[in-house]
Amino acid sequence: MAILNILRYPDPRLHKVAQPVAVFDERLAQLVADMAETMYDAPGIGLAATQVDVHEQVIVIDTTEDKSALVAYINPEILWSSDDKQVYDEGCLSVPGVYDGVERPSKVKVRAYDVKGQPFEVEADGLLAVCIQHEMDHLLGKVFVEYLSPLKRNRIKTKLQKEERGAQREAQLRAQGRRY
Ligand code: GNR
Ligand code: NI
Repeated sequence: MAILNILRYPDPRLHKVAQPVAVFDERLAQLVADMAETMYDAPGIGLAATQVDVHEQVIVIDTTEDKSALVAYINPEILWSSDDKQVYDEGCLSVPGVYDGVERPSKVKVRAYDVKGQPFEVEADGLLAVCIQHEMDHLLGKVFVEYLSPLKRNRIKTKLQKEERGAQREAQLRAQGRRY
């Protein structure tokens, strides 16, 4: 098991398009296990492989309070989405500290494969529907801030770039501290 590094917006690798999984093997099982550990550690309710710089169609989700219902969605496809929409205040582990309203279909029907390659279908509403769509966007290289106005998106970008520079500087000072 391992906790993986989560890419942060505006990292260009968050915009890569994920490829379908072709082989359901031990490597895939290990990726799912590591993604689950990373998601629970963060903590978050979902994680897409794109966020850990693996560009394959793999998602993990657990929307339960007690972290008791992990589901892996491999090669997910939306079979149907409702005409009615809901606005939900979304957040993202790749955009820390930012929450804003995003409108999406309120219900979706999804087909995916489990880690062993067995197909399954889920009809989701509420938070699960939001999360599935948010994660599937990641696999297409899309981050939720792209639904916000350009003004908001640029403010978020500047704020996160500033935080990243601060973190880099601190890391450098720590490394210097060890040397002297
Ligand atoms: O942990 C997460 N919470 C969340 C809250 C509202 C809407 C979407 C999400 S997904 C997010 C984890 C994440 O970034 N997944 O890609
Ligand atoms: Ni996200």
